[in-house]
Amino acid sequence: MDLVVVGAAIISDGRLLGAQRAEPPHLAGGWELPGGKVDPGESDEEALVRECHEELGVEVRLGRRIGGDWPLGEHALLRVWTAEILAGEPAALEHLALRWLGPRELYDVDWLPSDRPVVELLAAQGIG
Ligand code: 9L3
Ligand code: MG
Repeated sequence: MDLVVVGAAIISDGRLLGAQRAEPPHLAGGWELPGGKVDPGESDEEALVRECHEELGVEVRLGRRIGGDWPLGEHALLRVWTAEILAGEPAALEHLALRWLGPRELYDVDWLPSDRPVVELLAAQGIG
């Protein structure tokens, strides 16, 4: 079974939250949708809510799934949901920086190759 990684397209006031990775070295500086690996015994959705709390300090409610299983290297896949913030203000607890990106700013950051197609689909569907 491939490793499942989950990511959150956190949207607020028509803007998408981008997060700049701090590690590992070959991904550091690249921008991603926050999230991480699903732990054993956890559902994808539980993992994503947990990751948003650990990485950003916010409580989120998940919305719709964006696309299907996105490729993530040879042995992993990425699953993405939209999310809204129920409580808290996002903080870069594990990232180098965070940025709210409006529709015209979506490509102002250097998205990881894995995340760029997800952002493109999201933009095509509308992030408002
Ligand atoms: N990854 C790629 N795009 C994302 C996320 C959340 C993760 N939106 C990749 C980076 C790592 C792996 O998945 O190689 C595991 O992510 P993490 O647990 O280190 O955040
Ligand atoms: Mg992570």
